[in-house]
Amino acid sequence: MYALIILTGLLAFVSSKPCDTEGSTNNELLLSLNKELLYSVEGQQGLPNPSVHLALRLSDSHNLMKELDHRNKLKTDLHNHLANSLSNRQPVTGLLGLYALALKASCHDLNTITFSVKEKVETLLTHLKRQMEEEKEHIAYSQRPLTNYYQYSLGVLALCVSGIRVNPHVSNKLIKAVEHGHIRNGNVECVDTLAMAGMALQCVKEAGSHVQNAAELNTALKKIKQKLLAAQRADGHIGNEFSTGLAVQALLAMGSHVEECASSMEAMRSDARRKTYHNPMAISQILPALQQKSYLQIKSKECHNEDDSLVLEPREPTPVSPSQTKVALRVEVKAFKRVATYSVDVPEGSSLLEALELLQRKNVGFTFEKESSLWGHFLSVVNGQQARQQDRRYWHLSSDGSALSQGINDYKIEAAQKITITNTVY
Ligand code: B12
Repeated sequence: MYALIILTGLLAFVSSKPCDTEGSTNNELLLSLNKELLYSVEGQQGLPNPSVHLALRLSDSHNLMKELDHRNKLKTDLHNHLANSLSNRQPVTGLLGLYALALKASCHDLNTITFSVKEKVETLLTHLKRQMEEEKEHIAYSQRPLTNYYQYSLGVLALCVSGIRVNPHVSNKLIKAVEHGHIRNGNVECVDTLAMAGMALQCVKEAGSHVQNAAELNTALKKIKQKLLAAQRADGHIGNEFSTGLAVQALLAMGSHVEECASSMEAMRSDARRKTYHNPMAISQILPALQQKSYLQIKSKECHNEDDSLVLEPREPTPVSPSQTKVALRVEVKAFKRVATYSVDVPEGSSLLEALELLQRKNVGFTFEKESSLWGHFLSVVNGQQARQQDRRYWHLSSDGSALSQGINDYKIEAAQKITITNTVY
């Protein structure tokens, strides 16, 4: 009898954690990702990252002192940056949304967060609502948001999890974009954006505020789920390595069982073991998914009796000396039917950024500029030509004809190749 009870208990435990097949090895992996995020906060250059804060707060393990420090940095450094952007009337929908989500995940009272713009003091959520209205107006006359649908979705999600009723006209624009297949980057469907839209619309559905168009809302959610499942590759990734985390979060939020995501979870764990995720932004998007959580859970997050066991061992910086082996790199710049080609030998394992800096120093006519973002350096100007967001253009990166899935910071030159940088419309 006792044996039967123990066996039933064990079976229930195993079946309630279907993805946790390797038990402690998985926990170690999650802990190491969690620690990487905390190290990134310690050694942070530039603005504190609200997406990293969000992931730290959603995690099962915490270092509450370091998280509090980081929250304070968000409330000063990121806050000031946002205040400046708002004063200059720059659209900052996504960043405002992430800031609100990060503070909500710390159980911070959002009504106490205010910005003073042109001597008028208004709360963060009032500003976010206004940004969403401006985005909506922009969609109405130009069929696209001021920023993009990823940020539009972040805005809806942030308002919704903060308990604000999202204007049905605002959520409707997102529903229509899904219905008409407008959630894309150029001519390909954008998995990351579909995932963010899925979480945003699921939140709206659960809030019960979208009663008039409930059928349309359900159809959009169904369509997003179908598209995410259709984007799953044979190796388990949904889209690519970097969209799988958000896609799994969205599927879980939309009611998929953890078992249905098992192969995607395994794909991310394999990526993590081979250190694919070293960019803190990438870790911040996959860690909640690997812990079977989604951004929707911030809505009901409570901050008492939290674990406080995460300890960071001091880490000596490992000096990396450039490799003696050189690889031949060709760089092709394509802009409006003009093509310029350059050659440079770079130490094996250099980042593309280091390679471009080397090429620039050769004074052969190649120049570039970069802008910082949450993902690192974004290539913005090449040979004096800016691919501007206002014109919906950017410098697209590819290697031997295949689009890069990482930016200039993270992509490493391991073998001879041709990098093509193309001025592209999106
Ligand atoms: C929209 C988008 C774009 C748009 C951004 C412009 C716009 N206004 O819409 C465009 C089409 C220009 C773009 C370009 C690229 N993108 Co992109 N992009 C996104 C997406 C879907 C949302 C970004 C966003 O708005 N975030 C919200 C705001 C609040 O954060 P932010 O940091 O302030 O946002 C800015 C930066 O993220 C920047 N940006 C966008 N993409 C990238 C990529 C890199 C590497 C960097 C450094 C910056 C950057 O543009 C954003 C708007 O200004 C993300 C998805 C995701 N999971 O994050 C992918 C994503 C960030 N992009 C990605 C990639 C690979 C690229 C490209 C390198 C593709 C290529 N082969 O050329 C290029 C960048 C090349 C360059 N010049 O440096 C990857 C990055 C993965 C990684 N490990 O680095 C992501 C995660 C998509 C994916 N799953 O593969 N992207």
